[in-house]
Amino acid sequence: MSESMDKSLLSRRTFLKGSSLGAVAVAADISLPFNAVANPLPTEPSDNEEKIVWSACTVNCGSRCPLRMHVKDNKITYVETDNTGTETYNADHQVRACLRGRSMRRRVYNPDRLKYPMKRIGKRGEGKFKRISWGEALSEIAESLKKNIAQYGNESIYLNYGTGTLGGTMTKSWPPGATLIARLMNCVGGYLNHYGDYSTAQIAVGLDYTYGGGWVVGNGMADIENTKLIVLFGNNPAETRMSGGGLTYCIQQAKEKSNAKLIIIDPRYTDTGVGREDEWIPIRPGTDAALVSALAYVMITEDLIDQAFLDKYCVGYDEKTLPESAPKNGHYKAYILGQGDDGIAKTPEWAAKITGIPRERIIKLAREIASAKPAFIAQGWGPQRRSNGELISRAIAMLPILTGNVGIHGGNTGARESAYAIPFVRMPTLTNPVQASIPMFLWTDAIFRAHEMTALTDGIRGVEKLTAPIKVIWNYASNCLINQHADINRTHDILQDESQCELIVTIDNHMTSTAKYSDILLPDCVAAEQADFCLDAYVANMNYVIFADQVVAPSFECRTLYDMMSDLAEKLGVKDQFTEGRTQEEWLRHLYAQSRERLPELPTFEEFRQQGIFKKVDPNGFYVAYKSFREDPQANPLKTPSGKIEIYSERLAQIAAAWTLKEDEVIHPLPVHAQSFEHYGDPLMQKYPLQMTGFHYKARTHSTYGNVDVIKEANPQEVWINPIDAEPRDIKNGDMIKIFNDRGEVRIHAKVTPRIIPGVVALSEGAWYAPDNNRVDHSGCVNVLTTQRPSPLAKGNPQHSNLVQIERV
Ligand SMILES: Nc1nc2c(c(=O)[nH]1)N[C@H]1C(S)=C(S)[C@@H](COP(=O)(O)OP(=O)(O)OC[C@H]3O[C@@H](n4cnc5c(=O)[nH]c(N)nc54)[C@H](O)[C@@H]3O)O[C@H]1N2
Ligand SMILES: Nc1nc2c(c(=O)[nH]1)N[C@H]1C(S)=C(S)[C@@H](COP(=O)(O)OP(=O)(O)OC[C@H]3O[C@@H](n4cnc5c(=O)[nH]c(N)nc54)[C@H](O)[C@@H]3O)O[C@H]1N2
Ligand code: SF4
Ligand SMILES: [Mo]
Repeated sequence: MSESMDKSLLSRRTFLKGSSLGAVAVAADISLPFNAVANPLPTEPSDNEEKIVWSACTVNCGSRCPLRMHVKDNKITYVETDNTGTETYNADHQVRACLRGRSMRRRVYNPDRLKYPMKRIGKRGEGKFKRISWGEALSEIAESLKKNIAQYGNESIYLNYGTGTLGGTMTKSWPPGATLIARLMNCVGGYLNHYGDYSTAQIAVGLDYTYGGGWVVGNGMADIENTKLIVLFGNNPAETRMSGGGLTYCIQQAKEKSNAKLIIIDPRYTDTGVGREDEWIPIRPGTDAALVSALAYVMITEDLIDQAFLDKYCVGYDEKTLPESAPKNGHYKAYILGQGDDGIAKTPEWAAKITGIPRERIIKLAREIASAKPAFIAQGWGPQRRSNGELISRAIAMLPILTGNVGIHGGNTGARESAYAIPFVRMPTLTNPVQASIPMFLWTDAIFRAHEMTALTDGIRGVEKLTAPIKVIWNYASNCLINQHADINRTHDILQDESQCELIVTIDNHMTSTAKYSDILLPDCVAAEQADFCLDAYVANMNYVIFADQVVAPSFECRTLYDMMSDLAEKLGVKDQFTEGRTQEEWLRHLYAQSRERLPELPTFEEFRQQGIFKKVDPNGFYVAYKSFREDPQANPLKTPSGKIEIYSERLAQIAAAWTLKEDEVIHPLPVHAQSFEHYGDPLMQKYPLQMTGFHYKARTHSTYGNVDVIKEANPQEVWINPIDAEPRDIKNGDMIKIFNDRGEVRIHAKVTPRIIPGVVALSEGAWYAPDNNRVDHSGCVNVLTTQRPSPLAKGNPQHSNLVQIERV
C-alpha cells in the first residue's frame, strides 16, 4: 500500500486516542517551526497571563469544530480542541477538531493575510493592488452600487457563492440570502439570487422528482446500529466529514453494535475503507445507474424485489401503477427487462461492460442487497457531480425502493445520511424584492449573455427571463471566482472585459486567486478575531453549537463583516435599518435570547461563553426518513404530485418534452442509465482517453487551509493513476506529469496506485491555482481542466466529469 495511506492511518489512530488530545495539538502545531506576524494594532490591553478562549473552525467541510485557543499577549500560542463530554457516540461525545483546525494559527498568522483595503491597479488576475483607506474603499463601492442600480436595476447586483465561513451566524457566508450582505442589499432594493450549489446541484433537483418536497433526506447515520448491510456509493465520510462531530467514528461504533457488513462502491479506494470495509467495488465514474439497472435485473428475474412495497408506495414500477399519460411499456420494469423503448435488457453482462464490474460480482451484490433486511444504502455527492448526475442520483435511490428499505429503522432512502439540527435562531436578513434567480453554476454566463437567458433555456427561476446582466459581484468568503469554479481559462477571459462586470468586491482573509481577480479587496477578521456562534455540523445523533469567542484583537486593518457593512449602510443612507441600533455583540445576545425561548435548556449567555460548547442528543431517537409515510401513506403523503414515490415522473416527462436540449443531454421520466458529455464511451475519448474524476481532500477544505505549509507537506497534491495506465506512459510514482485537454493544462506529480480503477485518474479539488505565463498551472488546480457546460436538468456543475490525457513531462 502507498505511503500516504499509511500516513492517513497513522493520523486517524492518533486522532481517535482520547487521552492524548494535548499531545496531538503539539504534534500538529506547536513543535513545528513557526513565524508569527507581529500584530501592530492590539485594541485590548495586553495580558501576559495565558488564557484559554473558545473559538471555532467555521469552514465548509461539513463539520464544525471547537478550538480552545491558548492566548498570551494578544497572540494565539497553542490550539486545542473540545475537552468536554464522553466517548459515547450517541451521547455528548467530544467534538475533536481535525489537523486542519488544529493548525488554525497558521491561517491566522499566514503571510498571505490581507492586511488593508486595496484597489486593483493591474489587470484582473495580475495581483497588482494599491493600499487605500476604508473610507475610500467603501465610498467607491457605494458609488458603483448606486450607479448600477440606477442604470440596470437591482438584478445587476450578484452575491457569489462562497462557503469560507459557512458555520458562522453573523459571519455566515452562504446561502446568499442568509448573509449580512443580503441584509444590506435588501435595504437598497435587493440582488440577483441563485439556487443550487456546487455540492449537490444534480441530486437536489433529481431526487426531488422521486420523493418530492425539495431537499431529500436520509436516515441518520447512527441508525446503522439497526442495519445488516451498509452500501455506500461515492460516500467518503472519513475524508469529507472528518471531525469528531462527524460520521467515521459513528460508523465504527454503530457497526460494532450491528455487526453490519460495509460495501464501498467508488472509483477510488477511499479512506472510509482502509480496512474498515468488507469489500471495495471499484466502478467506472458516471456508470452507477448502469450498475443499479443490472442489480434491478437480477432482483426482478430472481423474484427478490419487495412487490408489496412497490404496489403500495410507488408510481411507475410496473403496469399496475403507471400513470395514464405514460407511453405503453413506459414503466421501470419494462425498461429493465428490455421491453421498453431501447429494447435492451439491463443484464449483468450489459452492465459489466459499462461499469467495469464483473458480471458475477453484480449478481452476488444484487442477492446480498436484496437479502439483507434491512439495508442502509446511501450515496455521497461524488456520483451526482456529473453531466448525467440527476439520473444517477435517482437511480441509486431505486435500490432501497426496490427492496422496501424506505421509511424503516436500519434502512434509508438512498440519499446521503441526514443530521440532527438544533433549533438555533439565525440573523434576520430581511426580504429580497428581486424575484429572479439563476442556477448558481451559470453566473459567468449571466455576465455576458443575460439577455438570452430564460426559464426554458437556462433554468432561470422567479421570472421568465433575465432583464439585466451582472454588473457588480459581491464575493464574500469565496474562492469561486476562479479556483473553485469550472474552466478557469474561460472565466479568466470573461472577467478580463471590465466593461461587462464593472465591480468585483472580495471580502476574505487571504490573497487567493479569486482575490487577485477583484477590483476592491476588503480584509476580514478571522473567526478568532471576533465573537460569533458556530453551528450546523453534519453529525450523527448529537449536534452542538459553539460559542466562538473573540480570542485576539483584529490583525492590521482587518474589520468584521458586520462593521464594514454597517459603515457601507451609512454611506447608502440605510444604517438604522441595517443595524437596528445593535452592535455585533448585541445582536448575538439578542439572537441567543430568542434561541433560549425555543430551547430553555440553553445556559445563560455568560455561562455559554465560559462553557464554549452546547451539545444535544436528538430527543426523538434515531432519525428515520419518511417514517410517517411508511406507516400511513394516505394520512402522510409525500410532496410529489401523486403523494407517492415517483419512479416514473410525469413532471419530468413534461420537462423532457418542453425544454431545449442538445443531443447528448437526457432528461427522462425514469431513472435510466444514459451517458452524457465527457463520459465513458464518449467519442472524445479517442483524443482524451482517461476519465478524470475529482474528490474532496483531507489536506484542505476546498481551497481553505491550502496555504498551510505543514498540512500541505503531509498531504501532497498529486494525481492518482493506476499502474496499468502509468506503465505504457512510462510514468513512475512521483514523476512530474502533465494533464491536459482542450481547456487547459496542469503539471503535477503522479501517485501511481492500485487504489484507483484503470482508465480513470483522480485529482482532488482545491489546490491553489498557480499559472505560468502560458496559462499552465503548476499546483494541480483541477478547475483548469473542468467544463463549464451545465448538466441538462439542474444546470449544475459536472465538475467530476472530465476527459483528459496524461503524459510524462
Ligand atoms: N472541480 C471541482 N471544483 C469544485 C468542487 C469539486 O468537487 N470539484 N467542489 C465544489 C464545492 S462542493 C464547493 S462547496 C465549492 C467551495 O468553494 P468555496 O466556497 O470558494 O470554498 P473555499 O475554497 O474553501 O473558499 C472559501 C474562501 O473563504 C475564505 N475564508 C475562510 N474563512 C473566512 C472568513 O472567516 N472570512 C472571510 N471573509 N473569508 C474566509 C478562504 O480564504 C477562501 O478564499 O467548491 C466547488 N468547486
Ligand atoms: N476534507 C474535506 N472535507 C470536505 C470538503 C473538503 O473540501 N475537504 N468539502 C465539503 C463539501 S462542501 C462537500 S459538498 C462535501 C463533498 O462530499 P462528496 O461530494 O461526497 O465528496 P467527493 O469527494 O466529491 O465524492 C465522494 C466520493 O465519490 C467518489 N466518486 C466520484 N465519482 C463517482 C461515481 O461516478 N460513482 C461513484 N460510486 N463514486 C464516485 C469519489 O471518488 C469520492 O470518494 O465534502 C465536504 N467535506
Ligand atoms: S476543517 Fe472541518 S473537521 Fe477540521 S477542524 Fe475544521 S471544522 Fe473540524
Ligand atoms: Mo460543497
